[in-house]
Amino acid sequence: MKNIPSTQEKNKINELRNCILYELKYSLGMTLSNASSSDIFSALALVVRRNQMDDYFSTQERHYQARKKRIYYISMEFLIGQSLRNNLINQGMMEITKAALESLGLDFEIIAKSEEDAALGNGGLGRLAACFIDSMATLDIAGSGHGIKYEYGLFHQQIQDGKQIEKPDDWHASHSPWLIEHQSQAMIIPLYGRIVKVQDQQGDYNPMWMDWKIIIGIPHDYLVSGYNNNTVNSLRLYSACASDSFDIHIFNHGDYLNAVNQKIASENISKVLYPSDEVLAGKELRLTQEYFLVACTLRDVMHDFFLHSTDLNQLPEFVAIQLNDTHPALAIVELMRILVDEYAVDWDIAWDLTQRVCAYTNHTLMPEALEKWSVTLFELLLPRHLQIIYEINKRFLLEVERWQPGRIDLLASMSLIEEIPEKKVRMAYLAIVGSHKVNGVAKLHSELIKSNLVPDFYHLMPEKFTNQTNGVTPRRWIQQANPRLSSFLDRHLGNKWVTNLNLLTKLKALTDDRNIIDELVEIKKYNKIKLSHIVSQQQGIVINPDAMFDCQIKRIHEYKRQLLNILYVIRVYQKIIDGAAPILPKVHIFSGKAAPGYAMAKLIIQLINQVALKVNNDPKVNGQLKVVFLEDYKVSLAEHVIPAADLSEQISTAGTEASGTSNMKLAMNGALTIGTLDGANIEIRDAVGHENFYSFGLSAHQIAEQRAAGRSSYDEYLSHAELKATIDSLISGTFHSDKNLFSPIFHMLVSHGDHYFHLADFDSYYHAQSQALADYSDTYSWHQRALRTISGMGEFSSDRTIRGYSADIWGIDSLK
Ligand code: 26V
Repeated sequence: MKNIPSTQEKNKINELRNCILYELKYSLGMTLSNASSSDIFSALALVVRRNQMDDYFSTQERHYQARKKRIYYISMEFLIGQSLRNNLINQGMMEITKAALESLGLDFEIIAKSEEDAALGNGGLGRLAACFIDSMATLDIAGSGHGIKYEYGLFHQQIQDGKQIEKPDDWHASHSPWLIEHQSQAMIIPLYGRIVKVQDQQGDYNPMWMDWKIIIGIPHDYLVSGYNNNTVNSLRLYSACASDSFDIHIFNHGDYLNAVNQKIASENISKVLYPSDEVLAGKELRLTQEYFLVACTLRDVMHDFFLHSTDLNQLPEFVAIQLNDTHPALAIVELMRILVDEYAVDWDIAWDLTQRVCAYTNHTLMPEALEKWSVTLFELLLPRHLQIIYEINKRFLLEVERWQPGRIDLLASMSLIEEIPEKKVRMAYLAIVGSHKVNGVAKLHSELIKSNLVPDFYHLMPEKFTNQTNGVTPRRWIQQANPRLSSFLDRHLGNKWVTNLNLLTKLKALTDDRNIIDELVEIKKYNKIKLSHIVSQQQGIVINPDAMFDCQIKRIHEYKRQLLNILYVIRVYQKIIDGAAPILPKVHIFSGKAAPGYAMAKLIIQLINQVALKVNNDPKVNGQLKVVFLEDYKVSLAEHVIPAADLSEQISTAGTEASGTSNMKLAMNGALTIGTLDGANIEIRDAVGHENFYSFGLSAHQIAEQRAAGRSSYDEYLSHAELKATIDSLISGTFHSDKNLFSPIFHMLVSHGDHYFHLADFDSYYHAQSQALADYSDTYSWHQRALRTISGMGEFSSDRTIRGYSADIWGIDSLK
């Protein structure tokens, strides 16, 4: 039922409506009659941005006057998604906006849908950065994000004949209404060149970096509103542009065309986001991007600092730099260069300041994702930085020698420079030695960093290593994505849960109230019907909203084991064909992208789609089992899937998923989890109660033991008749007329050792799945457990995580 607006509200609605028409006319040059939904969106966004502006200036002034320490969260990725809804909610403008649009004959949902996702990230790491800047603003921390304004974000995924096809993501970076360009704050970033060894007037060695080329960095501010608190921070995204005096030398020699080519090359720096799982060896452009981001950010850092003080010894009192993985680890080196070369700070003092300012978050243990850059490339691109790295390394190895005299092996294994087969800089080691804290993103992960990834570093400097378990923002992942659950929580808890998610524990007392459980059943049903519409529109597949929705939504990767899930589906399908019907209808929903160069992940996508084709159209299955692969996974699609999920698939091989964050989003929205004891799953299981979590599979410890013992997946395959039949179907032509198509998957599992333990965990997974499906038949008790799950999820708010970083890493514990 709609409330009748008061006169005051009517005035507000009128005012907003006029503002929208004003922006449409005077900023975009059009009238309502010839404006598209996307034009209306832009006009509305400009109004919202204008409203943020006053709060932005007053926030900056207030933080400055309070001499607050500033947090610079540097990340190559910020996976923002859409911003309209989020900004309207945070500013309390949602209802009047809907009414103002309605008064213009427009539907808010249609306007909101026309906003392109800002997909400036790959997955978990980038979305975490987006949740963190939301939480920093909500907690009124003087914190800004720093990233690159890529012209093309993560590619769009199309599925053609079951296969992934990549299309460029042209998200209209140049005219996003959220971004405010600051040409006047352009920054000069030197690259390439050579080092000249000279002596200064005192006769001291004073290397000079000469003959560099110049790139210009242009900052763009994306305003970040806190929830209902008038705080507005910023995310600064830098774009690269060629300077007019770029390589003036070539220009002067009349080689105009070459000079123009150089210009294009420098603009390439902010052209495109690299997909993760892409092999980076020799990718000069990626290293250039990383340095470009760091160099631009540090110019901002120094500029802001000098507004407070000219005494560089005070740097750690005003500045904290958080490195989101090793991608911005060059910040350590750039800060050293600025202090030593530009401000003539003594090396030891500069090093102490740098370490006290910087902190590093590790997000993966996967060896292939650990960055190493060739020394040759460094020498070409950043000769002065390479010198500084060598100096850092020299002094660090002296410390190692003092710590463990005579251990030549340690000098080699802990060196920041890998020697064989090619000289490379080990970026994780650089990040560790240059930081005062190193954190993992879930308890297990932080332990594995210490015991497996860098045990020697841990023993040398145990005080540095710490944990901050990830979290997600309840503003986007409950309030925005699931409005009905949000008003359910408002009704039963009041509206404080949005900024104090621990209040969810109060739901525990309500799990025996039939009316409340019925409400939850209705909410889930509504969300499932909505998702069913999207599935039928996008894929043309009709799914039954009463079926159990089993969802695995994340990047496609062997370690995440989408393959285990689809092998289970095949097994069930075979049982149906053999006459054993499943007890309840079930839909397996998959969504996710594979890196363009990751052949095995792409083949897994194709397998899922081929199994879907077979199973969905086989009359024997009779709709009891359906498989859906939703194309083009992105933040805005996740917002539709998550509220509709019954079962959350978190099935990575134990010890491989650093934390996971979709596990948190799904559980907060009332999905029960089927999962391994990996990453944050372990903490989620403890929080929601073990009885509400279908755990299965080998532990990280058992996996390590079995790897060491040299298990044989071939023996596992032979010794298990049912499993063998399932795997054999990959090469029997059941799912594709080309029998050989999926043989690389078959061989990976059977003859190449099954590195991720699909076969070893299959039985245990199968039983957990059967149990979950059996339990789902009791709707009432299932939803009691869903409510119990939600009630335990309070600690997984990114507000909790940011409080943890503040107290433990940034040294700012005076939060409200
Ligand atoms: C690697 C590369 C290498 C090629 C160039 C682009 C690129 C981009 C990203 C990465 C590393 C990705 C690491 C990552 O995303 N880790 C995830 O971080 C999440 C947040 O902490 C965590 O929840 C996931 O478990 C973890 O996989």
